[in-house]
Amino acid sequence: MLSQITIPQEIIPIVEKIENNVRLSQQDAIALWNHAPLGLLSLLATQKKRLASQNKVFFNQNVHIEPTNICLFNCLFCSYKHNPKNHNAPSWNLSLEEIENKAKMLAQNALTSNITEVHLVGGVHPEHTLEFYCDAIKAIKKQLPNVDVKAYTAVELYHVISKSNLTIKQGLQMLIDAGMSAIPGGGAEIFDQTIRDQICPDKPNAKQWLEIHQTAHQLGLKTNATILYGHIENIQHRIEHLALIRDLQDITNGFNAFIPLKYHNKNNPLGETVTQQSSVVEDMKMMAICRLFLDNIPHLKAYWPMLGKQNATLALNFGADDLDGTITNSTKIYALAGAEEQNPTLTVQELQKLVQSVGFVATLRDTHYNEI
Ligand code: V47
Ligand code: SF4
Repeated sequence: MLSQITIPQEIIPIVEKIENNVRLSQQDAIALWNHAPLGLLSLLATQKKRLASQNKVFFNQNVHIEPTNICLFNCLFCSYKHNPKNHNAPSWNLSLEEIENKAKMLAQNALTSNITEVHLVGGVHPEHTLEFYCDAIKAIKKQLPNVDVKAYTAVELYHVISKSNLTIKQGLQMLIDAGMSAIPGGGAEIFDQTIRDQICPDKPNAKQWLEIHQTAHQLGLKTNATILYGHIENIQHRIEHLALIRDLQDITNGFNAFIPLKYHNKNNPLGETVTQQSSVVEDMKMMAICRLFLDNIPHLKAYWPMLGKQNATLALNFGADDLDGTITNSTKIYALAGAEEQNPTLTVQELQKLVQSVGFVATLRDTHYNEI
């Protein structure tokens, strides 16, 4: 197949590295970004995807629970946080009883009774404590004892544990004892501090985000990682971000999946300056570069509520091997920022069809990538 593609001179040695399973440098990744034709990226990334997960594409049965949209941070890309000036968008802050009732309804509803994962994340409410975070997990586990609770971004965790008198390790252990069994990848954004200062100035920084994940890995938890791309960062910032994730993975091997998140510019202050979102071509290039550069992370997720069903399916030909899950209209974060999927819901059969439409084998998994 490769012989049918004209490979630009400047990337021939890099393509040879990929063919020989030699690790790419940051410069290699930037050169690929600048010079590799899209068709070549698709071929190379698919080749690597097959080494990691053969013909399989994973998905799960999951819902999100978002306890509150009140948040003490001020991320300029966020359309989810309650804005007191916007009276059309009310705030919410669920009590423990309300969280438990939500879990009870999920257990009783035929559409959600088979879920294996609850993804629990929200705003960083100024009054929430570590005890509340633990009790929220316990409330869910009481009604859904067999689900994995993938809970809280490193940003929520860093903030709430820092407020307690405990170390990061002790705080995470308390949450594990309460039933947390994985940590999602949110809050990473872009690690470069000059960009971070402009898009999320008051949020925990790269070192703090990485410390949460490293400590979680040391305690035996698997976690995910993300990047928020397509705003004011450049390709070098993106690759430096990926390099920090790859370096940590070399030490801990605790990341299960990486998720590139495409910035959406509706209803958030950053959208006033970033008037153009990344193109589909850029989204596919990004997916492929992530697969090629992150040679030590097994799974690459095309998060369909963010990319849209069609483009997430397209991304399966650019190295992605996971679509995330059924969702059942349980998250608003991306819809509020203008994503095409305004009420994200897919059945198991619909997810299977999407995967089969591009020739892969749809594989139902749990949070830990055990096949079901
Ligand atoms: O950290 C917020 C992003 C993230 C916007 O681990 C936005 O399985 C685009 O991390 N445009 C939270 N993105 C979500 C997240 C996630 C999602 C799905 C699966 C997993 C997983 C993790 O959402 C935030 C931020 O990077 N985000 N606003 C926006 N306007
Ligand atoms: Fe708060 Fe998260 Fe929104 Fe930032 S992205 S303002 S931390 S809810």
